[in-house]
Amino acid sequence: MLTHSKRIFVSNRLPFTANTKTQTLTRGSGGLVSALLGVNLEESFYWMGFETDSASARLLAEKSHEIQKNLICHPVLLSKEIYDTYYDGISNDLLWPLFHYETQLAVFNRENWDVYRQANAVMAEEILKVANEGDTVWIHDFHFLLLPKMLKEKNPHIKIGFFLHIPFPAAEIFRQLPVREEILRSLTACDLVGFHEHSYLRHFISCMKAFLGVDSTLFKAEVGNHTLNLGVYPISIDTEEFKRKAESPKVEKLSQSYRTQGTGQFKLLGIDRLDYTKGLELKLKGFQKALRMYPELVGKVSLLQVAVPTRLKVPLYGEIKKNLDQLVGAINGEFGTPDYVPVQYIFKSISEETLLALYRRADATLVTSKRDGMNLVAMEYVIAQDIQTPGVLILSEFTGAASLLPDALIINPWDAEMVAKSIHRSFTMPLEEKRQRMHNLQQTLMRYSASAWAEGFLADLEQHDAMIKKDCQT
Ligand code: GDG
Repeated sequence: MLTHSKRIFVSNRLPFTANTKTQTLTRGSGGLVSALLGVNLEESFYWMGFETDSASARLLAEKSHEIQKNLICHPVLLSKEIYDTYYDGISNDLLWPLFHYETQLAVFNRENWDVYRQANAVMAEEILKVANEGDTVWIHDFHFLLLPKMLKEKNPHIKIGFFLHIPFPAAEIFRQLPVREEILRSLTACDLVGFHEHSYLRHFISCMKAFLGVDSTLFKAEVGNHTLNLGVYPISIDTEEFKRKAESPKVEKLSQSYRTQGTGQFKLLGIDRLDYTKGLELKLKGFQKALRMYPELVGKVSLLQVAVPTRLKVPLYGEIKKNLDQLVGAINGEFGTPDYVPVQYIFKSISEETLLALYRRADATLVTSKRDGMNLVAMEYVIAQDIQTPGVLILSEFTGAASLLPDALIINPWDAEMVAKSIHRSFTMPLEEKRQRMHNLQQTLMRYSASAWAEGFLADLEQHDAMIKKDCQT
């Protein structure tokens, strides 16, 4: 990369939220922030994202470099009304469910789509004020599906990369979208489009063929006189830093105190946003099945589930929570005793230190997503483990992480018996096997951090004539 050219990351929100009363910034939670702030880019980079409050925008622009020296936050103001329609009406009510195969939850409304297009156009205009010929714009996620074409039409000499953090669905699902051609035409204007997993890339290729008639190899498509490169770039976490924090004396002390608290000597853990894609009810049903199938687990195994609230005002999410509350009550009612509570359930977000201590103390972590682009929780759990006393990762085959981490116990979360058997297996697994599996998992992830992920994508984007197709031969 030429040193004078700029790198600009674009995502829905900036990685910090502003508190104008205290004049402070807090780091946001969520997968994208964890991954991109873990990137060790030496040069300064811009990050552009929407903000609906002008005082917060000012604070973000002024203070973000105090938290991360090489980061220039560039908030883009959008009216609350437009933001809500673009974010809730389209991103969350149409694209999120459809791309996660929840077709019956996807609501399409053409007026809302026009607003989504308008929000993408506002972002395009702001980017074009900053980006010049030769600069790199790296767009993140489904909030900006229409942005690539808008940028390319105005300035064909900006390098445009797009990374999708969620699954790209099969063509038979994608075809449900009335605006499928518009989305594909925009994405094909990129220089590079990346996915977490091979199947997502294959689905994208099938869609280009089915809906645009574009032929491609696995890694390249010629669209008119433009070359679109394609690739698989599984995201990671900041492994070194995460390991360092997990091994700190403070976290160790906290995890020791958790170990002796609560009920059930074998501790299962779940950390998820309370979203229908994460399969929380499947996890609880699997745990219930385990207690029914294996009475020897009763009194000995407990599950601590942290469900982080999201989209509280949306009725559907209220229903998910209600179901979950009922299931927790049913399991605790069926198997609980005065000194044994099978499910401990926390409906709030927890501090990073608590999260690390919980990872470290858990004998097994259960990820039961119905669909999940990657799932960083699985990776964080692996890296947080002490190899002398490791836990077991139980991981849904419907996560992108499953193809990277075959030494986990891979489950179909819809199969409650299979979930139950894997819980039992983690409980009875000999220490040597646990160590071997965890060693293999840690080796895979320690070779591949978030910075390697980002640098790999950026290198391919910036020198896309000499694309290196690593890890993509299968
Ligand atoms: C999207 C895709 C893809 C969660 N609760 C707390 C907390 N977290 C942190 C975790 C982890 C992150 O949030 C969640 O990451 P996931 O990957 O599991 O899920 P999404 O937010 O849905 O992310 C996903 C990701 O993008 C990256 O591409 O993997 O598939 O859906 O880092 O640790 N952190 C703290 N307290 C909590 O209560 N401190």
